Amino acid sequence: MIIKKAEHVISAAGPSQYPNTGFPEIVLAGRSNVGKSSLINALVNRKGLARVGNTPGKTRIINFYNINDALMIVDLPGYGYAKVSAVEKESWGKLAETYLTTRKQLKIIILLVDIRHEPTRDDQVMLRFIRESGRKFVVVANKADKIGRSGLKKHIDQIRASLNLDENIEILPFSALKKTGVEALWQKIEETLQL
Ligand SMILES: Nc1nc2c(ncn2[C@@H]2O[C@H](COP(=O)(O)OP(=O)(O)O)[C@@H](O)[C@H]2O)c(=O)[nH]1
Ligand SMILES: [Mg+2]
Repeated sequence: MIIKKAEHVISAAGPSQYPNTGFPEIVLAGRSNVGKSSLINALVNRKGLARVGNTPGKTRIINFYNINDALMIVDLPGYGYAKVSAVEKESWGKLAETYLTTRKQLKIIILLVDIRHEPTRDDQVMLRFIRESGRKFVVVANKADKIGRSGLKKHIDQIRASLNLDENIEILPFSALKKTGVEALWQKIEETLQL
């Protein structure tokens, strides 16, 4: 994918603010700090497009990025941040859930997990929710630079087992830091969007 344009459109606090361009959308879901914003920057090869490492627990905002006037990358608020209140968790749930279940132009969900660790209970719940939505999805295991190449398979197998994913569902190793996996992920996105 050649990126000619990558632009932040809006930080939406609710459905009334979602842009109605009609472009197909890909959304990123995952725990706070797993690297969602970094992955966006790696995908579009722009260093500071999505803000990295900002205070986790910004539970009420969905960021939309216009890519080439052809598609939108959508950054959901991260889940699993321990320090947020029950009320905030509830608010995350509603916002994310509404987007994931009702957004017509949503074409693919990218579930981002940390390759080093066994997926958390939150990740498992998220994946179940994604499966029940019937949407297309891809699981991406980020921070692959943190483990050696020889450890890749072991970690991927662990994630697969913990998330209960069949062999035929691919888990893509990725490093937003080293930009490994960018091509493979774009390929998957383009295939799904039929670009
Ligand atoms: N080593 C390493 N660190 C990463 C990678 N991706 C993100 N990070 C770091 O993880 C932290 C959280 O990243 P961020 O993109 O803000 O995560 P988000 O909360 O999911 O959006 C930051 O300190 C990033 O620099 C990666 O692939 N490898
Ligand atoms: Mg982020």
